Amino acid sequence: CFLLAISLFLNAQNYDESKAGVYTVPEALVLENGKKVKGAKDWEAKRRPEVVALFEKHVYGRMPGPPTHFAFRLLREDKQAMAGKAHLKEVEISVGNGVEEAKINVVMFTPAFAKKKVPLFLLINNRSARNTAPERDTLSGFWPAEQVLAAGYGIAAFQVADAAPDNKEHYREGVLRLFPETASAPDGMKAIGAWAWTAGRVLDYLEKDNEVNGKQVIVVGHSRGGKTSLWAAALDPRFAMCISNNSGNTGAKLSRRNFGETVQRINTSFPHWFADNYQAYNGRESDLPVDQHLLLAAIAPRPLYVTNATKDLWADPKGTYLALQLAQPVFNLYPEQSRLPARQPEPDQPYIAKPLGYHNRTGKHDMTYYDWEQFVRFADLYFK
Ligand code: GTR
Repeated sequence: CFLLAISLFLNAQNYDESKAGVYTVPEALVLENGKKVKGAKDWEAKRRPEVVALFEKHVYGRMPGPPTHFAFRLLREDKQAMAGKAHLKEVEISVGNGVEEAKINVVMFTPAFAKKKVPLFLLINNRSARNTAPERDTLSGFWPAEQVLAAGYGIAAFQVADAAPDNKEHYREGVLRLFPETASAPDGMKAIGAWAWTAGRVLDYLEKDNEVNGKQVIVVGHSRGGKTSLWAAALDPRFAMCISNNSGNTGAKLSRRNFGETVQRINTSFPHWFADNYQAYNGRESDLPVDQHLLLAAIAPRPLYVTNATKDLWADPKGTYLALQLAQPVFNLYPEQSRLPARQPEPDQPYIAKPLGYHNRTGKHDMTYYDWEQFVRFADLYFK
């Protein structure tokens, strides 16, 4: 009973602004050797690779390159989907290393009347596959394909379970079978790394699809999927835009700010998400050589849209907006200048501008029609 009380105390999450703590985050524009980053070239040649390597080593785990075997086949096609408005494709991607093979299923719709290759939203789906069912018998705001198509975009999704089952007993059963060394290495990727790696493989396919503009693929994720969309975009510059919805801890929120979910809590609840090395930072966020603003910065200069929900304090809306602000100087090394408001935008007052956008939706932890409406508005700034 005493031990239980102690552990509840240690695991208690703070929701009191006055206890969010005082902290200094690693500087975006200073190299580990203390030298200043002089401009975009310096950022790209030196600091960005350093930042990505630090996230690999300490947080998400090392990322393997593309697989030695890659193939895809069309499982099903319907040119008359959605009452003739859409072209449906179900594609199976196979990735292998010569010994092991894993299969990723992709569902995608493109507008039937598109005159040229379309920009496309790719969802890393961590929720029920019903949300992305090709039959469209469960319509939900989590993946509002009809609305997204009507706006002139394609939409696709894959299930995280194909890439790595989301549980600590079985996460190795997907693409991680191709990389046996990663399973035991302290800096080996686990489920979130595997999901991000797989998003890159789906992009490999999308680049070959003759209805999709491979240079206009937007990677989208919610919550654990939103942590993954950030990591996928940071790693793979071919993603043209990133959307991270309610991503919270080890997503878009500052780890050092003591508010909502902590590193210890996430590593304890989800020991199969991050590299084993990350466990060393349980209760020691300030010792991390990175904080999450650097992950956002690694996406620059590509457009990034981040969201929160007012009732989702677990994901720390304020700490998320702060991270976005701290990433801004890196985006501003490039010609397209970001001018985020000094104060976090009020609930339901989306800030939609190039290259950084943000909103805090009234309501709970979820991804909804409202959220997607803003994603489309943000994407329209670039692709319309
Ligand atoms: C929670 C977890 C969050 C977030 C969320 C989700 O339990 O603590 O970090 O990932 O799950 O994915 O919905």
